[in-house]
Amino acid sequence: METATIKVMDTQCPFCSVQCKMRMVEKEEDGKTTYSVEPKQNAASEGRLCVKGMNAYQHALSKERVTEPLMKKNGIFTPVSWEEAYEFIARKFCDLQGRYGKDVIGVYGGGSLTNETSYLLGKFARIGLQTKYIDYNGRFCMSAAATAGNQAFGIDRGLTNPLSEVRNTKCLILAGTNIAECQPTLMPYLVDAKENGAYLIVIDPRDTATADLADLHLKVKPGEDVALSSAMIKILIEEGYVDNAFVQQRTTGFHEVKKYIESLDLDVLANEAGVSADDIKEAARHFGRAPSGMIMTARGVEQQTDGYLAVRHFINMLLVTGKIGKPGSGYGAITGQANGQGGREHGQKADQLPGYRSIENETDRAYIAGVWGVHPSEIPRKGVSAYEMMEKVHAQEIRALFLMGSNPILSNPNANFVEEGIRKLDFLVAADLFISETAQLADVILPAASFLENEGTITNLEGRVLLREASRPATGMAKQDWEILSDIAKRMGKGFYFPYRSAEEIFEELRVASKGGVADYYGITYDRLRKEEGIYWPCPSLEHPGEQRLFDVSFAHPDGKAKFISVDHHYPKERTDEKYPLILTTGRVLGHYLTGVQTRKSYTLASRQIESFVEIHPETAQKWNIKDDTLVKVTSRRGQIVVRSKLTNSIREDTVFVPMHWGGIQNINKLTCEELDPVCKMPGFKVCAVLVEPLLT
Ligand SMILES: Nc1nc2c(c(=O)[nH]1)N[C@H]1C(S)=C(S)[C@@H](COP(=O)(O)OP(=O)(O)OC[C@H]3O[C@@H](n4cnc5c(=O)[nH]c(N)nc54)[C@H](O)[C@@H]3O)O[C@H]1N2
Ligand SMILES: Nc1nc2c(c(=O)[nH]1)N[C@H]1C(S)=C(S)[C@@H](COP(=O)(O)OP(=O)(O)OC[C@H]3O[C@@H](n4cnc5c(=O)[nH]c(N)nc54)[C@H](O)[C@@H]3O)O[C@H]1N2
Ligand code: SF4
Ligand SMILES: [Mo]
Repeated sequence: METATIKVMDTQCPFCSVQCKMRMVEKEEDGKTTYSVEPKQNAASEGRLCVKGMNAYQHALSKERVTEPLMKKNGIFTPVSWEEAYEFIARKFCDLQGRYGKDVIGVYGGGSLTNETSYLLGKFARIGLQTKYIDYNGRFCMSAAATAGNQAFGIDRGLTNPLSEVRNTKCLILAGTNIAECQPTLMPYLVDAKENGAYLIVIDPRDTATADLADLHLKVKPGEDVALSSAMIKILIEEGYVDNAFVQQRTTGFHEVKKYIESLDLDVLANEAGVSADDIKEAARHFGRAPSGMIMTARGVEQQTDGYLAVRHFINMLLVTGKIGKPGSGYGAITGQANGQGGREHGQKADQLPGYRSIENETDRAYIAGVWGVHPSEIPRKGVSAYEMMEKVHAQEIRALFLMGSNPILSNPNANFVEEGIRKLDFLVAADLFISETAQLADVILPAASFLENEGTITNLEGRVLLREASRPATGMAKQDWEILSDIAKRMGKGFYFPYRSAEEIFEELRVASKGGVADYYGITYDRLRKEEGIYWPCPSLEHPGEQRLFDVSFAHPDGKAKFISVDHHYPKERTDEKYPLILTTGRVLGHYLTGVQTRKSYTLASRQIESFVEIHPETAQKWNIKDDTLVKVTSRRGQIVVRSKLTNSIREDTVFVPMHWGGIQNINKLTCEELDPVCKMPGFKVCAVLVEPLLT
């Protein structure tokens, strides 16, 4: 009889922003390999793990992983050596840039990438390829909240307080965030807060598992958070809940907000929001009266063509009542992807340099040029946002695209247009774990290492930087993302700037690049992270413990004050009409992740939910002749999908909901609208007008 061999791997979940830690055990016995996963203690999830984390290993070990570089030859993906793939890429890039100029290449990253890779991707675009076109999928995720945080507070860190303070807040508003399905391991914080006497208000068009916990559920009409928050602020001002001392000493701009809000009519606002004026009053009074309070927003509020303003308005509510910068009082943009926080700080954004520096600021350019060893004039100027890059792809202004960690054909709005553009590209390279729907159209696919195989730091939703070490050697010939970038840069003649031998060497450079910036990581090292489990940024020196709660004394603007903004709620959005009478909103389910490329490869997760669906109210279903559990066509002004009907009283009668995790005929973004928020360039994923009909009549 053979003896069993056991391998223990300590790792971190690749999916959402909580970044739960786990231990995976690989056991080989009698020629059979089995895996078991158990949660590991960590400060954010306190040792909890959800069903996605438990089964994350399944996609990483899937037989469908890309294990060698693939080049399309006569239309068929053919395995090639790294050398052949790199040479081909370098030749194509040089050729296209020679013919059309440096900016002919677009680089497109993602929030799943580590801090080291996000940092390097920015450097790769600006120095390796010398193109100004780089952006990433976080544009669709964090841009509204990030812009609002930067402009209101002078800094964008998802949570202004550590998670532990949620337990002690006395009023919590959750607006457009479905924590129960999207950050499930955080639910005990909410339950404990309630047990400690907190009043919980949920703002969501659906009765979600999160809303089930609420003391008051405001079932807002999709896209009307600005009307709703305006109404709440109106009550707070009129009924004397303004913290005058706070407003006077620590903020600017209140007067304009007050004047504008006073000119609005409560009943009109309530009608627009689709919520009763009494419920709005109840919510405002609870928030106003509570000795402490927090507001958290997520994509329900933010993925709107006025998402930036909606977030500003919720922040206005905190500033009016002085509920920020104190224990149990603060703001939280619930970050989405594993590294949705760090991924938005170190230079993969169109207008950004590492450390949250600005690519248009001369001092910032000079500083980073010094770190990189180039002249400031060699750093390109700002590019355009993710969807705008897709418009340039469609217009063939961008002719080559380098994709790392995203599946844009499923995740961009107006997906038919995006796919059409991508098919027109002269050259598409995708670094991925799988042949995603977008990688399927690539000329070259480069096999990337999975979360079990690559090393690097990730910043969770609290702004806590964590180190995830590699647990296994890379699958097949797969490489770490940073190795791929460095190797291509070498082939482009830029090897001098990409000499790295490990992720830690890149982090050492990132520390210096971020020093003195808004997102200052200088005081964080791998050694410290190994000893201290995780460190909050800003952390400006090796002795600094990292800042847990922000804004105790001052905000991050030069005058130390937070800024109010007057928010006009009459903002154009796609409207319903006779032809497209229902509002479609989109989002997530517990067992799948984003475009589903990873979770659909996990047998346990895939079998929980094998196909997409549309939630529709029974009254609405009857009106449109829809039976439960039948295939229906959902059509918008841009496209059509086919999904299964799910009749439920949990949704508003004027609204339907479809999740985003499937492709092909179930790709929800075939329906969504291309219009962007003019300030942050967030698409309006949460509102478009649709018709729902039976597939067979
Ligand atoms: N299971 C799972 N977890 C995930 C992910 C996943 O794909 N699957 N993705 C991760 C990522 S990247 C992200 S960004 C987060 C997203 O996390 P969330 O933002 O919480 O998730 P969503 O389901 O997109 O939207 C949240 C809620 O907004 C509501 N909503 C829709 N329209 C509106 C509106 O107009 N106003 C308001 N107030 N609410 C509205 C929806 O009904 C939904 O319940 O989750 C992360 N965690
Ligand atoms: N309608 C609608 N659309 C949406 C949203 C919505 O709510 N509604 N939400 C938006 C949001 S919040 C987000 S975040 C986007 C996300 O949308 P995408 O950017 O498309 O995200 P993923 O589905 O995670 O795609 C990631 C790809 O990278 C690969 N990958 C994973 N890890 C790694 C890695 O470490 N290295 C490399 N090289 N590859 C890796 C995966 O296999 C997968 O193919 O979708 C947006 N689109
Ligand atoms: S998906 Fe999020 S909550 Fe679930 S285990 Fe992973 S990190 Fe934790
Ligand atoms: Mo996201």
